[in-house]
Amino acid sequence: MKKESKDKQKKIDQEEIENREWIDSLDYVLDTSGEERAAQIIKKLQIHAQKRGVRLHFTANTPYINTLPVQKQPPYPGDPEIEWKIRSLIRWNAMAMVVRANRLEEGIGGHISTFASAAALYDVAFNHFLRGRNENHEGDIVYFQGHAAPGIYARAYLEGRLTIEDLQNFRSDLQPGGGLTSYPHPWLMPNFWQFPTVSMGLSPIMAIYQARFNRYLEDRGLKKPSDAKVWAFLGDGESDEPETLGAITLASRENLDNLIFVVNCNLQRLDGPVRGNGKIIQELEAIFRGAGWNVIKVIWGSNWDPLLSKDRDGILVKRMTQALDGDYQKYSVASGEYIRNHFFGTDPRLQDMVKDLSDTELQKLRRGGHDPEKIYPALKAAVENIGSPTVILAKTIKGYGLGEAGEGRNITHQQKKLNEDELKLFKKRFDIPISDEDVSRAPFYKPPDDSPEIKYLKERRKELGGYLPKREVICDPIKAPPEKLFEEFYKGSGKREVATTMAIVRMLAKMLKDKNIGKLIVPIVPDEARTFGMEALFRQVGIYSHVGQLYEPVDAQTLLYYKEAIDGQILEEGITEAGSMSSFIAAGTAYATHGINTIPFFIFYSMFGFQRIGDLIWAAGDMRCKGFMVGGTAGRTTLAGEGLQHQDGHSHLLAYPVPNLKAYDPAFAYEIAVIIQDGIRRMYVEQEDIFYYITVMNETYLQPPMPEGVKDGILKGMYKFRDSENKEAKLHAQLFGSGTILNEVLKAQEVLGEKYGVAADVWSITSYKELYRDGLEKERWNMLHPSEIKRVPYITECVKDSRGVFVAASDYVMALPDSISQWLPRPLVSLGTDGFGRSASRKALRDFFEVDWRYITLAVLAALTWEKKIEPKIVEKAIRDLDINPSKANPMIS
Ligand SMILES: Cc1ncc(C[n+]2csc(CCOP(=O)(O)OP(=O)(O)O)c2C)c(N)n1
Ligand SMILES: [Mg+2]
Repeated sequence: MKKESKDKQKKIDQEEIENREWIDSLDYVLDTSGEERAAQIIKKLQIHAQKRGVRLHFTANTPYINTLPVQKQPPYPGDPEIEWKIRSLIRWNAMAMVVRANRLEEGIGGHISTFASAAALYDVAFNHFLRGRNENHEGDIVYFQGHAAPGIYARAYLEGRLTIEDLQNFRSDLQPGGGLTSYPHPWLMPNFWQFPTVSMGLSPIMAIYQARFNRYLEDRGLKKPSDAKVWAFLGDGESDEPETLGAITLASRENLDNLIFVVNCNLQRLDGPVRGNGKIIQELEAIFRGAGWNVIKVIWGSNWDPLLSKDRDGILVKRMTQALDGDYQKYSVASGEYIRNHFFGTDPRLQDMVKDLSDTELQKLRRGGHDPEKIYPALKAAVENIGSPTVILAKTIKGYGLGEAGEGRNITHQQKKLNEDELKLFKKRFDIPISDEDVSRAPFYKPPDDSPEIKYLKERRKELGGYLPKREVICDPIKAPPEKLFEEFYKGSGKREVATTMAIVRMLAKMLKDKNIGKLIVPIVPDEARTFGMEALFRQVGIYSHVGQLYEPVDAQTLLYYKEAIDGQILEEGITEAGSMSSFIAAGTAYATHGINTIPFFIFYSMFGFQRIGDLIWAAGDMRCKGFMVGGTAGRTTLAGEGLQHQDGHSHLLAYPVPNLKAYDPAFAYEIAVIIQDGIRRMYVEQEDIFYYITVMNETYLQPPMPEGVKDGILKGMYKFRDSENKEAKLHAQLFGSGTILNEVLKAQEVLGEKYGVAADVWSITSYKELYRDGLEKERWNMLHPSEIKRVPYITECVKDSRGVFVAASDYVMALPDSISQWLPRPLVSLGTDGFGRSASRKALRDFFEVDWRYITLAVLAALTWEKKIEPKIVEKAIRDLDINPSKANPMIS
């Protein structure tokens, strides 16, 4: 040996001795004085080293091993053998459900491999942790990973809650009697699923805000304090969604120890590895630890324990930490020999460690997420953790048990078919008592009710309070708020100029004081309360904070100071529309989740509603959520100055597709009062599963008193606001206006009457969506009942005796009025705000978008020429008189 390499070897040996000495010393302290003392010493060493100039590399990571050491593992409380049998049956039935559905209907879809990887995680949770809701306990709230739905159905089948026909109708919703929905959808299975989770990322953020809302209900005395947990089962690929990680600091900041995430780290997503060149578990650990969560890693199964106990020098842990997810995925499909050479072959000492293990034994070294002995301690530690939320990062194999058919393969996510041989292998691996002749049919299998498996499974659920998932509405209707609460708004604002935003905030303040519904109102704002003039509510009802107000607010001496309180009522969410919407959903579904009729009012910048968080709004619809979404600063030309990104002229169009959402664009305070009063009645007295979107605007004007007999029309979408005063006129028009633009329409009505001899009637259109849906419904009925008396759309009925041309103007895109034009007796000319907004004054904006009184006047005159009622030259003169530039750029495309 050369001198140089001799020296090098000497140095290595020396270092080995040093390492050993330090570790032995630490072991001595651990054995004699315990963990706390050991931690103290390590901390002291760290500080000392830092003082001496040692720069420790910062890492939020711990080594790539289980967080809970084997010594701390509590004994397994259940019967592992019988649980394995149950789990195997669930695995089989979940797989069979997908395979059979795709045999019946090629391409119907479904997922086998997601649940296959998560089966043990769910099973341990179902058998030992997840509590059902009953008279004695409110039960845990569980967000199931959407693609794992077959496994949840398969368990419910063994529990006797679903029949074989149900299973056969997986992904066949339209079968007589209904089917089992592809994914969790409360809309389609309202007695089973509680939370739609399949749009990835929504379930984690909803779970966080749900856990916080549970605390809110307790702190405000609306619900008894409870140790119930909120569980969210997620995919590791799902953590790429911004919503998954975007709100995790709220959970730690609010010390939500009632929240547990279980991330099924099967290292794969749809196309391939989640982090082939890295390690998703380590990445997530650092993120969650950095955010203050209690992180529990469940990486290795029990048969790694003997190897780890031999690993005095840490070379195995080092190798574990070094290997990449891409490598681990490969090991899940590779031979024992490959694992020996590739994983253990990097160091002779590692090779030596496994020399007594056969290749088959190496292949069978299990991952933590498939080992109940390792899962149980993690879930137990999560449930017992105090002061912070917990995330369990469990390493699994995607498609576990599918063998050649997909285990660990990149194609596994899409695997829906197993051939006869693959089914046989599956059956053998999980010891399913089906004959070889039968296996190719992939029959469902359920042991008799008096079998030990079924008895055990039912016994466990009984012990834990009942079955899950289950959606059950046990909630009495509320007493409707008194008429007098809204009367002030019916009278108009007298000489005071008031914006509809101010009106709704005042209404909210009054409702908050009502002795029946006051405490049920949940105002939610994403840092926009001052924008909407709501700051008086800070003082009136307080801003919710679990810890109250630990500081003296800077404005303490003022009347309307920033008051935070434990029983504060406002949810001031900060700048997060997604978080606020999640709170809205938690509050708007509390009638079902908790039997509490909370009435959320989520007030936000209308531009950052539908187009930003449309998917959460869709999920709210699916969940049968109730409440009022209030889009403030609405209207493309009414919000002056803010420009292109802020000015909303289309949220109402985006509200069209949500089936159970009512959308209103009111012009006057009394319209809002009628809509809200009726909304509360429908949602909370009649208990209809609908919710509301109301836009309000910040332009001030005199709020007129409510005309007689218009309430019904306001709710249905339109009513005649003002007839023309010009009774002698030969020319006629019908003008539709909504929101603030109704004022422009009223001005046009005057001008048309006075200057152009046109008698124009003005209609307030409160909801194009309502009119549209009514029209569609009538038309459909007529199509299906050709011999019966035709049903007439409400809008047609309204205008049947009216005369003249139709012109509509709103602060929204023209598609809204155009959507109802088919039910008018004559053509409609629509004016709207298609195009990108501009920073400008209201007046300039309305000129730019061509929706002010001048353009409304022009549109009427133009329509009259098209009807051959007046000469084009009159219109030409009007264009000059109204100071309109005909060569002006088209706002829609400029
Ligand atoms: C928002 C959203 N985007 C895309 C999809 C389509 N999709 C369904 S499952 C899946 C991969 C899931 O991977 P992971 O979260 O790791 O779950 P696993 O099945 O591996 O447990 C994708 C992309 C979806 N359901 N939701
Ligand atoms: Mg995955």
